[in-house]
Amino acid sequence: MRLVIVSNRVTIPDRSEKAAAGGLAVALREALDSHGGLWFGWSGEVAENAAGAPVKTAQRGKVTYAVTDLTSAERDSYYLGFSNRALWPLMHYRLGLTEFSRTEYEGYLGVNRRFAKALVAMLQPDDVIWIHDYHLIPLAAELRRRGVTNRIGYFHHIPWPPSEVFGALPFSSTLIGTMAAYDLVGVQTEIDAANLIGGLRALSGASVDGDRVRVGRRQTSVQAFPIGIDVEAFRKLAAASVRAATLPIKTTRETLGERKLVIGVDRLDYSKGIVPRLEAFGQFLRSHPEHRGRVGLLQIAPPSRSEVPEYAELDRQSDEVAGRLNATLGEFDWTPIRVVKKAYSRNALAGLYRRAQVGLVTPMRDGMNLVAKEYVAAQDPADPGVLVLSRFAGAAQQMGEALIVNPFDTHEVADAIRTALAMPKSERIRRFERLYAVIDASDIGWWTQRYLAALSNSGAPRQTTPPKTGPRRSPAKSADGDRPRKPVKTMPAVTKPRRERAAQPGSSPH
Ligand code: ADQ
Repeated sequence: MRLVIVSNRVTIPDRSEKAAAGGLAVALREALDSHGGLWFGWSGEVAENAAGAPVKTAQRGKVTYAVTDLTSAERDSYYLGFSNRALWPLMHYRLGLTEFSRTEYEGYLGVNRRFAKALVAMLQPDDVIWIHDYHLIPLAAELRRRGVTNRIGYFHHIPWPPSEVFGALPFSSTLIGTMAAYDLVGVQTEIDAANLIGGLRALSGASVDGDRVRVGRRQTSVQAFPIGIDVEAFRKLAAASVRAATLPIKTTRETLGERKLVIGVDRLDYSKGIVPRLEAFGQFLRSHPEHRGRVGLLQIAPPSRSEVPEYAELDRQSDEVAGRLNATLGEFDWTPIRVVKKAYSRNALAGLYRRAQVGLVTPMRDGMNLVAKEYVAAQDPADPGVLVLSRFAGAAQQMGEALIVNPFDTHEVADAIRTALAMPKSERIRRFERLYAVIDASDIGWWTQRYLAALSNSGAPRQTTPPKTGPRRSPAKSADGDRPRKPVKTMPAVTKPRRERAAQPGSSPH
C-alpha cells in the first residue's frame, strides 16, 4: 500500500534538512517514508497561469512531493475567503465573525475540484489517501465523482461546532453531506465527534449507529483521535537548550533575574484568546499587588493571515492592551507584559517553556492546542511549572490535571495564575507526572499509527490499536542528564485517552 497525504500547504523539505524538530509535518513525513508515498497540496505560491500549469514534483527518499500554485483569485476565494473568513470562525463558534460569499464558496469548490483532477492523474489502485483539514472537506466527494474507489480518510484539526452553529452557513447541508464520501473522519475530541454526527443527522438526514453514519448509499465512521506531539524529542530539546544557555534563555535570565515568568505562545489568532489573556494578567496584578515587580508575562505571538482584516485588528488590539497595562501597572525598572511578534526556533521555545513557572494556554476555542502539550513536555521533572488551560481547548479533555479555567472569566484566569505561582512543589510534581504520562502515551507517533490502522480497518469490523507498548519512557530516567526524581506512577486511567476521559469532572469543556 502507498500512502497519499493531501493538505492545504505543502513544504518540500530541503535535501539537507534533518527531521529533528518533531511535530505534525515530521510525523506525516515519517509515515510517508515508512510506506512510501505522495504528499500533494498548495505550494504556497501564487501564479496567474496556475490552473493550466502542470503539477510540480520533487523526490525526497521514498516520498514524492507534488505541489500546485494557486491563481490570485483562487487564493482570495478558497484560502483567504471561504476557508479563513467563513469556515475558520464558524468552526470556532464565532458566528459574529463569519462572512459568507457565494463567489468565495464557488472558488473553494473550484480549488477542491482542481485538486481532485490533479490527484486522480497521480493515483495508483492500492493507494490509501489521507486528507487534512477544513480547506479540503469536499475533496473526497470530488474524487468519488471521478470514480476513485480507494480508501479515503479525513482529519479535521480544528473544532466542529454544534449543528445549530454549523447550520447557519449557507449550503451547510451540502458541505457536511460530502463527509460521507470518506471511509473515516477523524476529529480531535468526543465532543467534536458528537457535534459532527449530530450535524450529519440534522442537516443531511443521516442515519447513525454509534460512530457509523450513513448518508444515502455511502457510509462513513466518525471518531476522535486526539493529536499529540513528539514528547520525547521536545523534552530533550528543552533540557539541552537550558544546559547550553541558548541566546533567548541567556537573555531572559539576564532581563528577568530572579523574577518569575508566565508564558503564552500562540499564532496571533482571535481563537487563541490573547487579548483576554493580557487583560487577565492585568487583573491578576491589580488583585494581587504583592506580585508586582516579581513576575512578568512573555507573550510570543507571530502574526498569521495578516491579509484577513480581523487579524490586522487583533494585531492592533494586542499592542494597545499591552501598552495600556504596561503604562498603568509597570514601574521604571519592571515591564509586566512583553509581547513579541515573531517565530522562534523549536530549541528556543522549548527552553523558554522550561524557564516559565506558568504556561498560560487560554484559547476561547481550540481543536487541540499543541502548546499545552509542549509546555508540559519541556518541564524540569524535579521542579516543574504549572499549566493553566482553557476548558475550551481540546487538550483539556485529556489534561484535567492542569488548572482548568474559563477564558471568558478574567477573574478566574487571574486567580489561576495566583494559584499556579503559589503551588507547592509536591503538588506541581504530582500534576506534572500525570500530565506527562498522558501526553507521552498519546504522542504523535501513536496518533499517526492509530489513525492509519483505523483507516485501513474502516469498512471492516472495528479494531482498536493498542497504545504504544514496551517500557514507558520515564522523564525520571533520561539519559541526557535531567535531574533524577521518583518514577512516574502507572495510572491506566490516564495513560490512554479513552472515551470515558471526556466525562471526567474538571476536564469537560462544557
Ligand atoms: P494551530 O492553530 O496552529 O494548529 P497549535 O496546536 O497551538 O495551534 O499549534 C501551534 C504550533 O505552532 C505549536 O507547535 C507551537 O509551538 C508553534 N508556534 C506557535 N508560536 C510560535 C512561535 N512564535 N515560534 C515558533 N513556533 C510557534 C491547528 C489547530 C489546533 C491543533 C493543531 C494540530 O488550530 O487546535 O492542535 O492544528 O492539529
